[in-house]
Amino acid sequence: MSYRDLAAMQDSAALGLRDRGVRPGERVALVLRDSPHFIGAFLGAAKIGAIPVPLSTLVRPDELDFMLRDCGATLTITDADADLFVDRPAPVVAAPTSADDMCFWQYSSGTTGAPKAVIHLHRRALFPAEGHGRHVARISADDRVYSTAKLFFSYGLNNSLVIPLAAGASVVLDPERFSPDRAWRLIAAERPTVLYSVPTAYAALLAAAEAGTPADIAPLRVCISAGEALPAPLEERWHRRFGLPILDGIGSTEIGYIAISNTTDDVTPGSSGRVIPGYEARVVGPDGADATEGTLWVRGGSTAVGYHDRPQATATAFRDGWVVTGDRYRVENGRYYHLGRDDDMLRVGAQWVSPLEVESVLLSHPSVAECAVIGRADADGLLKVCAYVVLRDATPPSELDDLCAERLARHKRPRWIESVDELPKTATGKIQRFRLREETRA
Ligand code: 3UK
Repeated sequence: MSYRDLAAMQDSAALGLRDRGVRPGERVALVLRDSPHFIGAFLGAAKIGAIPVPLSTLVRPDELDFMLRDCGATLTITDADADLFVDRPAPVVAAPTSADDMCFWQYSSGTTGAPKAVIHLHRRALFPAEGHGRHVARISADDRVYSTAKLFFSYGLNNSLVIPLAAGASVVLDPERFSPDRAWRLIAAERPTVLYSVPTAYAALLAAAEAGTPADIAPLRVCISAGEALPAPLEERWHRRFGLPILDGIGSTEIGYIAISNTTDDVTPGSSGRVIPGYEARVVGPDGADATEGTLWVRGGSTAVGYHDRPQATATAFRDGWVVTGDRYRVENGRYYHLGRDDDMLRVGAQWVSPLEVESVLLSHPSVAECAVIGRADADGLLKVCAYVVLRDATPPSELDDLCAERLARHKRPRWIESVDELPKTATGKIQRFRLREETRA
């Protein structure tokens, strides 16, 4: 598909949305798999001054329903709406938006509680191309990028839309769910020069290659990782096998993209790297002063301005232009090392898992008297969900597995369910997750 074809598709979507009564400032929800239609719909909505809100195609209907109501979408575009994109000959004049108008929203399920819509302004929407795109991935018009993270995530949106389109590069889009064999076939057939992925997917790609799946990375010149910490041994195994490092970097939906990263000339496995030009970072100790170890705050070119309709959560996470990430970091010689989270939230497969959600599913089983959920590293050093349960009777673990499979998204299901006689608690009866974490490490 050429850029001219895409511009025509954008204009068709813009006119189609206008015909359906969408006005500037109104939200247009996108529930679309990765395809040119996603990009056409996103850019078409923005062109008429409406606000595209990409939503996950993988969540439960009740979660989708919540987000649709919360954002007050005038219209939702799904994969069944091909008629929105029929050719409409009239060229469209872009709405007279200003730099401080809202450009798009993106849902984050960040800390506990309901998903929150993160608000991004026009002025900052293209910055990922100036920051990471220019200084880390160094994207040019000659590149062909492929992201295993889908467009509806903020990582995927920038990987497959903002950054490559700003550079005039090409994009490989796959509507299907990631699998390592499929991804290797796609890399062989489409020959991308840039791979954007997440540690869990890099581990799966490496395992498939080690098990004999044909794996030719010859066309690739750079591999980028974000979404969860990339364990040093995994990076080193990949680097040894393929002769190419993986450049880990930390970003968030609130930051807008990756703000701290390794670069081709400066890779330290086990570190998130250095601050990318256009961003500032602070590590803040418990007393609020800058420290070598503490909570990571980030400010810079792509940061969001707050959450829709959530003044309290906005005041906590957005302070004087800084995003308070909730990630614990150590900084040494300008390099940032991820130590974990300030809260109990887990990153599993580069997605959030709330231990409380998993615990409440397990507690709904009549045999489960008590339970506690923590993250435990697998053989690749990647966090997976681990549940400790105190049972009232001899319940087969498969019954609990089945319950979780029924009620939880794939990445939230416990990898391990361990039956214990009691859980470590404080004098006041609060479960001490940190003691469980210490035990699993020992
Ligand atoms: C964690 C990392 C260690 C961290 C994202 C790149 O993941 C993205 O956004 P989310 O809002 O999650 C943000 C949280 O994920 N995290 C992300 N990257 C790393 N932890 N090392 C990393 N390299 O807890 C952070 O607060 O889903 C990633 C670009 C855009 C994004 N939105």
